[in-house]
Amino acid sequence: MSQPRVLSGIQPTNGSFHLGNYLGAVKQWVDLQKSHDAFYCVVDLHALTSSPDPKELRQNTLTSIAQLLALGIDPEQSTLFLQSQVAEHNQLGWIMECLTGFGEASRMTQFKDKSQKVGNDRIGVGVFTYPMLMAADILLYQADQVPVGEDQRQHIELTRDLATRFNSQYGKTFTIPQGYILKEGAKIYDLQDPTSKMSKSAESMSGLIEILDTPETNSKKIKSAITDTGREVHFDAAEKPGISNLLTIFSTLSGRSISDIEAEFVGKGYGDFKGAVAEVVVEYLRPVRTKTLELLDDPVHLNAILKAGAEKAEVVARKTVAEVYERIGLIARG
Ligand code: ATP
Ligand code: LTN
Repeated sequence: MSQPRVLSGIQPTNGSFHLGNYLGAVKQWVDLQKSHDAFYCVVDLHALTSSPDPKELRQNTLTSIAQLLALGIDPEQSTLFLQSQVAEHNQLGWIMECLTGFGEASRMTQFKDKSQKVGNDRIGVGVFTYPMLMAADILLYQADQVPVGEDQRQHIELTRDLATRFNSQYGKTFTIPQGYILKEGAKIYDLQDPTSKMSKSAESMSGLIEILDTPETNSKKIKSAITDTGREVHFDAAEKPGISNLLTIFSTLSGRSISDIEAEFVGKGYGDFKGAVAEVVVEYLRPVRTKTLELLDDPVHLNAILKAGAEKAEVVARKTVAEVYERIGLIARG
């Protein structure tokens, strides 16, 4: 029997991914590629919603691909590609827009948050239609599962609704995808404000662990993480959000259970614990940083990987679009 299919995407909006991106999403991508037919893309079209500088976008896109490879995505096992190199994403994106209600799209919390921040006159229409392009990304490949962080749950729900609606209106065409959202790591919090998610758009960078930052910077940031009152290293998300966040990071990177780590630090203070977390993070990321910089030195190799990925992705995407066009009554070119 063929393997179930998995698809996910990540935006190239920053020079470096952060620990939340890795633990919430990319780590699952790496695990799933072994048992699934995996499609992973850098969603450069989605990144256009924040109007990036062209030179930076190009550089950040290559850096994203290099990081995915350094973090363990194997182009022999996974189809790794750029969204903009497979034109079918836009084609199915339009169909998804025509299928979505205005009110339904207006209820997406990501859109609501962003439009509230900048105001209706300045928010781009691309931010509004963003989830429909994301639905197209997923449905084009008939994905069974979509590994993402908790913040994407609502977008996955919309994708499922659109697929179900299309299937009932035009006949079964799309696989209904499921979100693959782990409990542990699905939400990593800011080190300085452990009630907000770690995010590259945070006001201050001091609570953000970037994969490509130097070991010294990351070690310093972890050692200065906000901790809670008390002295006990104990997981309690409500009462001890800072320590609990560090425990999640320690546990997911080391593969050790939270209770095992708690036991090790009985009778020791927060200082010892933070020192140990810093070491685990820094040692985990050190080879990733080196490998990423090495890969970035060879753009010809990166481009060859992207070309092969786009060619493989296109075969699947074309088939889906042809079927969708036929079902909705568009006439194929003779
Ligand atoms: P940011 O909040 O940093 O702007 P984003 O959600 O816009 O991040 P993307 O590059 O679009 O960043 O996200 C890539 C993946 O990382 C998504 O699956 C998202 O759910 C996940 N992710 C982002 N932030 C976190 C976090 N703090 N904890 C867990 N997962 C996260
Ligand atoms: N919206 C997602 C990025 C994204 C994605 C996708 C994730 C775009 N297309 C398809 C999974 C599947 C985000 O902001 N993290």
